[in-house]
Amino acid sequence: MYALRGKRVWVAGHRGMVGSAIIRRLAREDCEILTASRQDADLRDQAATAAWIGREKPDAVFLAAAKVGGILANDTYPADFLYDNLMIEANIINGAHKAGVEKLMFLGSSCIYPKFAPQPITEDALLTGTLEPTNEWYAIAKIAGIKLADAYRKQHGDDYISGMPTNLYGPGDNFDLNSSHVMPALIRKAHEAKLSGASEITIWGTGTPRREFLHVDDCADACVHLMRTHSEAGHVNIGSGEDITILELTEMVCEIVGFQGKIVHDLSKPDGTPRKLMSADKLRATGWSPKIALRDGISAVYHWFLDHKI
Ligand code: GFB
Repeated sequence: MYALRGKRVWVAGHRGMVGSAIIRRLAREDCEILTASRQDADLRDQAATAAWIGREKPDAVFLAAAKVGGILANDTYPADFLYDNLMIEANIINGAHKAGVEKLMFLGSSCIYPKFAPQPITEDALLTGTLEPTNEWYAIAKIAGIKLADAYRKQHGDDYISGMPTNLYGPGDNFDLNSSHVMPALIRKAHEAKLSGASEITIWGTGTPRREFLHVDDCADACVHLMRTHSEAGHVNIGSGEDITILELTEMVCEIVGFQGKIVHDLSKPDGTPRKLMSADKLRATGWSPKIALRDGISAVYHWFLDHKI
């Protein structure tokens, strides 16, 4: 058990959807939360990051800082997705080691697995096949992060662990149609179509790919749980254990939003990996399970979207 009580806990990436959810969740722990703004330290800058960690001396770190985006952003900006993420994770993990951080959790993504991995994907499928081309740059960076945490554990005995969340959604998501993930895109498209009285919405690709979704508050709860209870090399999948097709998801979002028009397909846009349902067995064996059902989660996010007039 690693106790967070009384500890200085740095949430790297506190302005992002995952980082802000971890901060909300940590409010229930008796710990001191640290954050670094872009002015405090550009996390792609090794010297600035090391100086900030050396000065603030966190006891524990949630490494949720990353350059993230949906399928099109990943495919359009491969250099940014690979370089920024490599730099951020290398600077934080090495800086944490030098400053004597007791415990660190690195967060990756389910896209680390081979495109055609057997489903549901168990943790040992890592590096057993070719990656999905639309996001291989991001995946390579995230695989390097897992290995970096493992390398510091092996060489220095550092208690650094990794969690691989599935496709996340929640408050604070990016709703920009060019760079977002599918969930916020569908919420925006259905909402705007309803308001304008449009007869149809257009989704990307065939609608046949299957995706697994987890509300970010469930993800944050799993991260805190693992930080406290887990200490091993390798990584743990963080998911709901259930997936649906993009077309089924679109129908669910339209129903929640109240849009009754047609769904049409833009087949010039990529489908990406056909399926990436992760096995939830390892996480469930630690005693954790998700609490937010998909329909309830989408409904809550739609209300958040309306309240924030995005
Ligand atoms: O969420 P998404 O962008 O990312 O797309 P990935 C999931 C699926 O939804 C794809 C389809 O098959 C898209 O073609 N889709 C349909 C849409 N309509 C839309 C739309 O309007 N916007 C978007 N964005 N998609 C990302 C990776 O993969 O998932 C990242 O690129 C990361 O590296 C992240 O792992 C979690 O699930 O395909």
